[in-house]
Amino acid sequence: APTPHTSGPRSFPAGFLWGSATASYQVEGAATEGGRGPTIWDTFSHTPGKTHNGDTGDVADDFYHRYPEDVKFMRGLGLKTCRFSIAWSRIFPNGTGAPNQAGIDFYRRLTETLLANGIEPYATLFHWDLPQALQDKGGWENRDTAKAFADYAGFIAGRLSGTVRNIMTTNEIRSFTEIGYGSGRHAPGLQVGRKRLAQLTHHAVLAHGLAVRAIRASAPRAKLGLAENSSATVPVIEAPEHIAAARIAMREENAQYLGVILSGKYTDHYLRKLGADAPQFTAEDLAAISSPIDFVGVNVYTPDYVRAADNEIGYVSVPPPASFPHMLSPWLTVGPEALYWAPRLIHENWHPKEQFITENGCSSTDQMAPDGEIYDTDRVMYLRNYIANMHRAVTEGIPIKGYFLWSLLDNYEWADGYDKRFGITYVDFKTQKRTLKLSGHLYKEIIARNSLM
Ligand code: PNW
Repeated sequence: APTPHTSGPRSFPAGFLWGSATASYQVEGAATEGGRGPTIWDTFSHTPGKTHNGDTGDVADDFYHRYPEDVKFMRGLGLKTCRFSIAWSRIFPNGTGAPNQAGIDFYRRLTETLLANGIEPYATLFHWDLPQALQDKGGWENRDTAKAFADYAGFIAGRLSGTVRNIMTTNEIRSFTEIGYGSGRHAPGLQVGRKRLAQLTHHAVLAHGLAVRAIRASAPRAKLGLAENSSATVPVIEAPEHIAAARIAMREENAQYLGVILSGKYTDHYLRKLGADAPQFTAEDLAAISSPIDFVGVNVYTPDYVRAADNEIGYVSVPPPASFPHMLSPWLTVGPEALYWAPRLIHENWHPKEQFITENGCSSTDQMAPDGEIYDTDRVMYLRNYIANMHRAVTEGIPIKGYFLWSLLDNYEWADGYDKRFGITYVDFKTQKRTLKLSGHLYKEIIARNSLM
């Protein structure tokens, strides 16, 4: 085995947390087992025409049954930590009301198994699978959903406090609001317009804040944060005026998500831009939304290039030219420097005590070679370069404490179904057989050395 070292030029600090990430609906399957209630993703994926091939998460990776072997597999990779999500409707099948003991037991067994294998659990409490019963009452458009989320969060954090010490409230408020209610490409598949979108986004950040308060009360020792796909603003070239522009863009492009959560204010620019469509909120809402957290989780995939501009706000976005390289998912442009600039600009704007990269990864065609191996050299290229940029940020003193690779397994990629594979492990969805890809071998090497070569 390679010798871990902490002193080489490309090594990470001792104790750096290398992990993998998944989400309940994307891996668990067992959609009607163990008392799980229906969610908006069951409804959406079973509606003809909504997902690639009509694919659903009914079975997915069958992680609900296969987690014992999968956790052993993680241990074999040397993972220090594992990010997974808890399905709200396994705990409260109708979103509120009586809890379901079988659901609580499942996550207790999963987290005990992780700990027994030396892997620290990082639990996300909401990764998009809203109980359908709450959608029937308006979903995130209904302010009561924020309260229901806080009740669920406080309850499950208390019940799992023996095994779960690290909690992320929500995953990607920006995605589940914009894609669920703006473009409508994801569940619940609505297009509500700008005013309603701003209001329901306010309810979602409020849900995060109320959940933080509820968890502080029920599990006072838990470390708390959230995972957000902040716009990863990147200066078009590294010149002082463009760096300053990217710093402003980081603040303004994330004003209604990370911005209000970390500063307790909506920016003037955000409110002015929306005018009469701005959300209704109180000072008490802002205080709850900005309840202190212990870390910020950032999901980083694509760069958003920005240049300085002589306008009111000081920057403009620079969309990628048609020739810009991307991975198998067309939206997934390759900009490794996003994993340097996003954490740096978050740090410079809001100074969170700790950051985690809560997701980074990519889709690839992943053809199996005649020898049965998957030589995903494009994913290897992608990871190597993104991790090198994260290394630069760590070296310059940005407090990044860990990295969760998306994803451990090929899984249900939402509206893209099983068509886009993000795993470092290949899954044969007919047999559920797992095969570590070349990128998985790379990750294992990086973890073993705590270093790039
Ligand atoms: C994330 N974008 O979503 C999610 O948290 C995962 O569940 C998902 O499987 C993964 O990324 C890969 O798609 C994203 O448009 C959705 O930039 C949209 C974007 C990025 C990430």
